[in-house]
Amino acid sequence: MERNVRILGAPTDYGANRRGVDMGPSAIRYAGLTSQLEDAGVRPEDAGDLRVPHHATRDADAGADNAKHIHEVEEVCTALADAVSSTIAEGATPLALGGDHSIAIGSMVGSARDADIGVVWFDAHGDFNTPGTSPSGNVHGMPLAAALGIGDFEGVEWANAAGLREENVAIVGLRDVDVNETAAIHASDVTAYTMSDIDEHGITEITQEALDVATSGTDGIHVSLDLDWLDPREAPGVGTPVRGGATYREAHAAMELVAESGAMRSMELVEVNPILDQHNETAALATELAASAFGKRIL
Ligand code: NNH
Ligand code: MN
Ligand code: MN
Ligand code: MN
Repeated sequence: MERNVRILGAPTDYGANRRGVDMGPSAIRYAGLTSQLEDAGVRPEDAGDLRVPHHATRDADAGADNAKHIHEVEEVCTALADAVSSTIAEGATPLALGGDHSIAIGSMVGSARDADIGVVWFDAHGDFNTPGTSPSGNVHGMPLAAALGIGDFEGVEWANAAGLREENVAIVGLRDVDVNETAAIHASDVTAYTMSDIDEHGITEITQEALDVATSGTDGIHVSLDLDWLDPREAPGVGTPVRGGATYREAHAAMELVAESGAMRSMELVEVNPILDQHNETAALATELAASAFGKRIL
């Protein structure tokens, strides 16, 4: 049976420092997302964009206990969580388009509402900060900690993913982690792979291990693809580029393994910033990688 993939745009940049990722959903659509998904053999349906609160002037709002714009993030994530869980309940696979990575809180909460899930997190960054540890106050650096209920996020109902345990979270591609974040990752039961691990063992082995972590004893997995996971040469259109990232081929190889696992329950593409991009190439890359994750094959 053909898989239905429901596209859910989340045009928000409240979780990030640099403006522009709110245009990500449009850029990814213009780059040809639906035709890429059709090439992958799935049936795309575009549910349009979620409503994101508009502020005529966006003040720094840094006051909210070092979690900037946390109320806007909560509003967007709560709507996204509902959309993700109802999409799954209707038998389709949600594909959320960011937007900054704070939207992942909504994706994970929705995906883990009525099931035990694992998460594979492709990112240069740990996204394991809390308001107490964050050097920036930007919520896009916090979604994993939020969903897992770590630190200040303990018991924060809208942000905690019910059916997600640290043991089933794997982060892949780390190369820029804050000091306190490193300690928090070590103190947790998540599995984290750095770019050095990929250098040493290769992308195939690392991705397979990450998939094993996420699928072990779970009903399915959420795949979170931060485009800054890739090297800035491949993906220049991101707010926080870090040299030394995954290559074009490594990224496709990883997404092909995701498809082969047959375990994907939900996915998101985040941090595409059209203002910083060159000729929409980062958005185009996001569509290609989604196609690989949904099973596109050359032969
Ligand atoms: N770790 C930094 C912070 O907390 C940067 C996070 N930026 C990201 N994460 N793009 O993926 O602010
Ligand atoms: Mn991220
Ligand atoms: Mn990142
Ligand atoms: Mn450890």
